[in-house]
Amino acid sequence: METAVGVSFQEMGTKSELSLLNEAYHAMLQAKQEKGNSVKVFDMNRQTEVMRSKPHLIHELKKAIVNKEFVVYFQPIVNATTGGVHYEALLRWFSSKLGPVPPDAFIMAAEESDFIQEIDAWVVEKVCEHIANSHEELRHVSINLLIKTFQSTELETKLLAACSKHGIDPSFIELELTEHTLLEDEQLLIEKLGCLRKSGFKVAIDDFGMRHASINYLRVLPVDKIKIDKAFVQNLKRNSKEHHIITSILTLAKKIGVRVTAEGVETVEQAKMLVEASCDELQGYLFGKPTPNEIVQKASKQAREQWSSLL
Ligand code: G
Ligand code: MN
Repeated sequence: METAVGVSFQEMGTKSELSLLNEAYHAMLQAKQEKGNSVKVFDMNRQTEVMRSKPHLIHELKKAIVNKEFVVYFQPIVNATTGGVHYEALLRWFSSKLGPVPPDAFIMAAEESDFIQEIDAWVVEKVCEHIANSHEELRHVSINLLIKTFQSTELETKLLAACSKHGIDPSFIELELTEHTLLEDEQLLIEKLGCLRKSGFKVAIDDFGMRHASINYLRVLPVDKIKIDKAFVQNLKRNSKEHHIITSILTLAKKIGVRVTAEGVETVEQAKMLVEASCDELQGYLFGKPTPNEIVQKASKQAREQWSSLL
């Protein structure tokens, strides 16, 4: 038998219990990658070293699935009206060579190397497995997929195969359309989204308002939801520009019949303003950080309690 111990600590009550558990879990995964018994202390700085060499990153990335270095984390999203909780699946990479690698760094690298399709397929399979094997709390889950993946010919087949393998209704899964590049073939994407929705999947536009995720997307793409980018929410103050922009987006979305999630909610004040403006769903560190699936039950309870305290 081998023992892997992860340690996290805080100074003067600066972190929540859940963040500490989360960091200890990261450290434990790193400890597991060592031979024999091992104890590791969570080290945030190990995350930055990797940014320096992209070819090296891609080389390591290609071994990550086989070496079981990927983990899907789940972040709670709270229904502002009912307090019901569902989750966004967020991929995390704990590389044995590089330590925890920030998602932005490896997703971009994977996208450039076309390896992203393989990663996306792995995430879809894992999420379905988690939904099938977890408790009730992990029922409805959003998955981030790049436009590139949406435009691939096999996405719908792969999604339906994963759902049927694990006995999951497609309506449990929401697909978040994420993009780092300009939309090239609009017509193809419209068709694909239409097919996916016909099969029962829900579709959301991620990071709405930033870069290319514009009002034109809302005009042309058949979607169920938009997720207002955290840049707007994080600067939300009463009567600020962000306040006017968000309330206008909410009015517009209501008229078009599209639901709205606000991302990056970090303070009670922001949450209250969003509820006042009739935002449908709230997501952000105030309600919970992304956590391993083992802690989801606890995370749901914490998110619901936070929501109740807003009323
Ligand atoms: O692009 P997308 O919206 O899927 O990005 C989600 C990312 O945002 C995740 O990596 C998650 O860790 C991060 N995130 C989620 N909630 C918050 C928050 O309240 N504040 C900040 N700064 N980041 C957040
Ligand atoms: Mn997302």
